[in-house]
Amino acid sequence: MKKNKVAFITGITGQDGSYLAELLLKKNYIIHGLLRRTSILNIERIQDIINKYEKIGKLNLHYMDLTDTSSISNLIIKYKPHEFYNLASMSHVGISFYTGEATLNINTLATYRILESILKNHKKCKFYQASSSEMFGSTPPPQNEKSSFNPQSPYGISKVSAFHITKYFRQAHGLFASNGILFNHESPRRGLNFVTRKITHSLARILSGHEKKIHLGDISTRRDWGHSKDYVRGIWMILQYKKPEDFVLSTGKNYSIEDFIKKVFKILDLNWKDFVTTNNKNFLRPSEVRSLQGDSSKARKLLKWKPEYDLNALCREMLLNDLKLYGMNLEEAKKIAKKLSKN
Ligand code: NDP
Ligand code: GDR
Repeated sequence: MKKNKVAFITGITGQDGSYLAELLLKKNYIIHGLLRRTSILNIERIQDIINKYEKIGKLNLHYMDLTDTSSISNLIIKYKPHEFYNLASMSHVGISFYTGEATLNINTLATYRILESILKNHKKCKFYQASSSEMFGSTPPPQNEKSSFNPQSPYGISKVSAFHITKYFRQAHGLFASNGILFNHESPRRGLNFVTRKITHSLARILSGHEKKIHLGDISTRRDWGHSKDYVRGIWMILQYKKPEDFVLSTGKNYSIEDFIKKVFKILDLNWKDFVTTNNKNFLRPSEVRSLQGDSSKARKLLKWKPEYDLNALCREMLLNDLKLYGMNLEEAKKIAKKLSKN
């Protein structure tokens, strides 16, 4: 009988980690999720798979700390994973301006720690690094694997360094270490302080009477948004490719934050200008990435990857999910929206 593959996932409690774990469990992997200690147990996104797979030993959770090399090495030595997905990071670009040192420690040095441990203890393990379109920064679109990196934030800098660390272990030491350079991807599981989820969640709060306005920063910036489910499929495909390489995953489409707002408000026939304030200084960044639009032709050709969701479907799924959190379905929300429009 064929042995189950064993995968490690850092960041399993996050958006991508939770979808990736679901995908790999369906593919019959044994998963080890590496968690940090938090004062409130933060396993909401993986509660369903814990209920289903923990008892039968297919999903195993372990505490570790990304700043503690031995906590990572001990697990690698004990469970000898076939694949290691490094998704954990301080992933908020805006907050990285205030926590630069910690961002570098978690996003950059942890990548070094993990790869060095794989090299010393289990060289056969394949490694995936969650690299980001933020690395391109001010490089004008379209951006692909050959575009130059011009990061604009401590987050972007941390990811550029981790990208090169991954490449270094591949080129100098022969590890199967690949970077996925992923453009923005969202879902109903997106954290509440990223702009897309902030918009859909705050709108649900407005309709349920908890808030009056959505306060945003610069809504003229442009992003290439996909769905996390499509992107975790691509992440898995990157590690199944015959050799370690770096791949861009993106939709190739580019919209402003204002376009996203308009799409969400249109679902409820509301005028967004009545509910959104912009250029709020709390959400402006010292330097911005103005426009991202990925060229993912390499992944489409070599991995046969392509996204299935478009932005309209993504907006709708996110909004419906947030309405449900506040006890509303679409019809009820439309009725409330109609009343709000008249006031
Ligand atoms: P999330 O913010 O949803 O998840 C981040 C994960 O990292 C969480 O599980 C979090 O744990 C964990 N984490 C953060 N700090 C630490 C730490 N010090 N020690 C251990 N774990 C930690 O991010 P996404 O799922 O959206 O993104 C996954 C990865 O992909 C990240 O590395 C991100 O930078 C990168 N990326 C994301 C893109 C996107 O658009 N989503 C695009 C390109 C790259 P906890 O739950 O405890 O906070
Ligand atoms: P980003 O995502 O920085 O692209 O990083 P985010 O949703 O935070 O910002 C997108 C753009 O919207 C502007 N913006 C606001 N952003 C937030 N968060 N809150 C606001 O109120 C607001 N108003 C306007 C931002 O300035 C920015 O221009 C995401 C993360 O998932 C990273 O981890 C990942 O690497 C990149 O995407 C690709």
